[in-house]
Amino acid sequence: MKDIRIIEIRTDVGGGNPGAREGPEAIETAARQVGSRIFQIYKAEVITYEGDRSYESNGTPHAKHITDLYGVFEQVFSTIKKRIEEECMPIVFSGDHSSGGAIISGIKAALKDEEIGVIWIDAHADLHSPYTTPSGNIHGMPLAIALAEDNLEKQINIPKDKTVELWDKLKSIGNVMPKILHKNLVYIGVRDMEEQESYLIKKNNIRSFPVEEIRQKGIKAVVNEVLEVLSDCSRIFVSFDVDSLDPTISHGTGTPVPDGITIDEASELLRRLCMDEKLCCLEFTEVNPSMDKDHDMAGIALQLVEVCMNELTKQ
Ligand SMILES: [Mn+2]
Repeated sequence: MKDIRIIEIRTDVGGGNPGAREGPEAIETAARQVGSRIFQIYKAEVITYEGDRSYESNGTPHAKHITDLYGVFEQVFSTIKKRIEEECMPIVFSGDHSSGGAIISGIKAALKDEEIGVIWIDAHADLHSPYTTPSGNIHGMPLAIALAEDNLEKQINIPKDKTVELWDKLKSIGNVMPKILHKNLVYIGVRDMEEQESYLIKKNNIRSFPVEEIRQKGIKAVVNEVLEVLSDCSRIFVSFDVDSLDPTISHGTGTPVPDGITIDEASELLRRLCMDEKLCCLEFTEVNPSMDKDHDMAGIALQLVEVCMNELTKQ
């Protein structure tokens, strides 16, 4: 049986809206409310960031709060690296999705000689760099960090020296660069991206399964195809952004996009991915209780977590 470890990253320093830092705790609260024992069985390891976040760009508009974020990033990186080296299976609850870059970096640092596959279930491609971002929010950049992708062909910004210095440090953390290859990244549910991102997806033939294709083929067939794409990889990281869900379900997230997947589709998708032996780490991210008018986002995330836990603890 897998040695599961829950890790909570209680920060939203990379996000556009404050509040996602409360997401991991809200999932824990939801668990208590419905009598789920997950957080009793697996005591969470908590990563916090106590800095003073101003929600202004703090002088680095093309990578907002990058100085603060770097501190969190290093912590997440070393925690994940350690747990993967111990052959544990981290289940990560993070605030904003910039964490995904740190998680991939930690996995790669622990498994330097292996090809790591990434399954990114999200409404967004998260492929921007400080050179291409329209918003400056680093939660839109984790995969560019992992791929070491500046995308200078589509440059629209001239980031400050400080930004460039820290961006280069993010990409090279653990002294491996890139952490993953373009061919080992698969998107599921992505439906909102900027031209700079679709350029990279096309140029590098990154496989993306839009919602219509999932409906057409069915979850089982899609999962088989995804795993086929990642057949060169010895380990797989699955990152689930709750904004992959339809906004009629996912009120409580910072950047909802219409026409997402249903809870049933997400459950079946995650369950099947959890059946794969290569799965080495799983992330749930971008639950934002302060935007959650119905207070059910954390509960829905928990429901999906339970599906995964059931599958992972079967044998
Ligand atoms: Mn995302």
